Amino acid sequence: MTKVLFIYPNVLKALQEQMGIAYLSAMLKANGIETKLFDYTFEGESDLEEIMYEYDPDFVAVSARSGDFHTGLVLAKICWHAKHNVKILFGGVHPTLEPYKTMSIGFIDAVFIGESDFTLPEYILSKTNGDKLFRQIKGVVFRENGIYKGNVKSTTPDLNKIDELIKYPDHGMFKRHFGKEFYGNAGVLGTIMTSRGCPYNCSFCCNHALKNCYDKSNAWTRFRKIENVINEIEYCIKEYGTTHIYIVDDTFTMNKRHVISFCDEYKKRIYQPHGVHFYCMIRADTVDEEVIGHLAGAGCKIVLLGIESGVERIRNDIYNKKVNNSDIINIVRLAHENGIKVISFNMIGSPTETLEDAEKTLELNLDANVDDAKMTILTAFPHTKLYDDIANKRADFGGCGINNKMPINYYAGTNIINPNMTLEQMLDFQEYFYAAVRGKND
Ligand code: B12
Ligand code: SF4
Repeated sequence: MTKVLFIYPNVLKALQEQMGIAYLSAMLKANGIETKLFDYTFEGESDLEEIMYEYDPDFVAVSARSGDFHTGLVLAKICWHAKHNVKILFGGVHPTLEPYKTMSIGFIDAVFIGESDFTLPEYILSKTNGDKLFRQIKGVVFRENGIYKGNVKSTTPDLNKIDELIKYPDHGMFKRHFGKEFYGNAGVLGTIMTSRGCPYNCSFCCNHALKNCYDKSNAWTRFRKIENVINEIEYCIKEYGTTHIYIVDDTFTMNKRHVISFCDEYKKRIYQPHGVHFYCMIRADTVDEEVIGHLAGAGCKIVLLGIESGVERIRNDIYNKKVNNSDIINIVRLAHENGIKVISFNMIGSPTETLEDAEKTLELNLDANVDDAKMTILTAFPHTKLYDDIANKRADFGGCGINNKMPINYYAGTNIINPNMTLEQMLDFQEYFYAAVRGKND
């Protein structure tokens, strides 16, 4: 049987199932291909060497985001040294955005663009059969006689077709992540996706760049049938004893009908019989009293909300978020009235941002009375609008620049050079921000 070893180069060691790998593994198994995971969260380089000799895979499949990419390469090289004829495949957000740069690394055999639920099994089956069909797959770049070949544009997969083919994503692969505590809530955490894609175009987010990697033959925002999602949650409760659920959709509340039907079904089949709570990511302008009421009724305990900055000019003109301070304050109030906690996401270090502006981010978090908050240092990811605007000086960003050092930890570093604040000042502010937000809750 063909064997595929997945590499999850989780440098930040964040405990959380990696749904991309979980889906790909299930799709491969549905095609009769065996899979195994090397998880850098828990295992080291010497374990990888051992796995290479003992498991002896035919393919190594590395999943990388920008911060993980370098470590992904180091780990892939270990595999290649252990077995020279193993085929090394790269996919995930970073190779999707930089396919040719990734391909230029000599020992990589193919790079996959975007969601590869169908293309990865197709490629592996073709390679195993020794036919040439892999050359026609959309969204796969490979090398032939030193020349890059393949189609860089991919097609977004139909989520309901995936559900028809696999029983469920391979959650079992990530059992060691189930113990993650979610903002003070302990238990067995399950990770679920009900949709993919997001209709918005925030300049710092990869969403719009990822959307451009696909042809237009299928929609970008796609939804699973609610029945399939609920069946999956029921399965996780039965199989793994799941006690709380994190819905990792980019913007779970982007479609009111979808979220309300999810809540109705969840309440009936999950919350009432099992008492299992859930958490999700929202945008302030996609929820109203009705949606919040449904979320609360179905057992939603925490929502994660992007505040980004307390200054509307930064949030809306630079980040292109198009959400007002009043929307944010109003949504946090509604959530609290319905017994839902709000955790906010914030950033410091925007072009033109001063420390006085950052102070306004703190003020807004305090005024809104969020229950907890995260603050990262703004990083410009390759091919985002923010990156291109800064790099090409497309806007008057007051002397802001960019260097080529992609940080590994976005809480501690950045590739943006900001003349208004040093990194040290940003880190000091971050500390002061946490003390102020958390202090008020003590
Ligand atoms: C949920 C989520 C999280 C969760 C879970 C992370 C995890 N362990 O998976 C948490 C909250 C922990 C998290 C943390 C972070 N995240 Co996050 N996260 C997401 C989010 C919203 C969804 C991820 C997801 O499950 N997608 C759905 C699956 C199906 O897609 P996928 O993983 O991309 O996999 C598909 C394809 O990429 C491809 N594929 C993937 N791997 C491979 C491998 C091979 C060989 C092949 C062939 C194909 C392939 O096929 C898969 C199946 O379709 C994305 C946004 C997004 N749209 O992806 C951001 C996103 C991935 N996160 C992002 C960031 C920046 C982070 C953090 C660095 C934030 C921080 N400051 O800490 C950390 C890093 C953690 C880490 N180790 O990677 C960025 C990454 C940007 C970049 N260029 O790398 C994204 C894109 C959001 C954004 N800002 O644009 N995140
Ligand atoms: S709403 Fe969230 S997922 Fe959508 S583009 Fe903005 S930051 Fe990205």
